[in-house]
Amino acid sequence: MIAQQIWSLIKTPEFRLKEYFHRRPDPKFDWHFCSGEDATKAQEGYQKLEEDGIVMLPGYFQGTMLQELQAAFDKSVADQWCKLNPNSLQCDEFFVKDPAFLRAALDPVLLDIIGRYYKKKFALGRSCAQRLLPAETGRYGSYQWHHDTRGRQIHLMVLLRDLAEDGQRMSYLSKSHQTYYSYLRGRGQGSRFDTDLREHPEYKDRIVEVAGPAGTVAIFDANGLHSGNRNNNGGRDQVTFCYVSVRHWKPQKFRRAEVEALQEPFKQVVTLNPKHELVD
Ligand SMILES: O=C(O)CCC(=O)C(=O)O
Repeated sequence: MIAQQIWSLIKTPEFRLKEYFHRRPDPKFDWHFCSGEDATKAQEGYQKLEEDGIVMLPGYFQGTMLQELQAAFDKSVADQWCKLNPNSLQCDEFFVKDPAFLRAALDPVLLDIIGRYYKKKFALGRSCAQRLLPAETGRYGSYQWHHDTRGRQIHLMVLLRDLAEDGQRMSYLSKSHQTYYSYLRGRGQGSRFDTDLREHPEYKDRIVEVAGPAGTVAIFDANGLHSGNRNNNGGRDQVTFCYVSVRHWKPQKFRRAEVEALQEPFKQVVTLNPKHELVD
């Protein structure tokens, strides 16, 4: 433990310096994804995200778009049982399976909110479609309070079925997104914050539950504290897109024709990821 603390003392300044540069806006950044009323909506969403680290957009996707996303989701997770997470199905490579996913991930208002937050270029760095089936209540992995140890990073979660506030929702501690953690607190056991939440019952009033009708969108900074919840109160169908501004890229596959048909700056939200791959 002492060795870990010494290592943390050495690494923390480096970690904070990297995060300082990561958070610095790019003065040349001028991406706009929408205008008029949509831009006003994006500005309101951005203000909430900036203040709280999370903005909830209840029932954002509706009608045909929602139905297409639900059908694409059902197709993508079918038989994809997850070995690491009991009673769940997961698919991490779904953009090639159905065009509805890329349309949702490049929604102009949602991208405009993210652009206003990052104030620098960003792209899809990782994504995941997940179905949680009812399960035993338990605290493990991402189902404990944690931050994602990647500094500032925006996640956009779309709920594809109705999800109750006492269901298998994700919980987010609002206003926890600006904290810089020490290197040690970002590693292993130290990155789990269940004890902190127990020791501060007053935090309860700051918890936002990511729940609502099908089509609800939550945009949150994964540097803030958040926790999934496993329980027997129904399931959760969700797709999460992670937008990265400088690092933590993961390989992502897309259909070439869909990406080549995109206008700038939408196209760059795909191609800026140095690990993106276009397939025919
Ligand atoms: O799915 C959940 O409840 C947790 C999600 C999470 O930890 C994340 O998106 O970083």
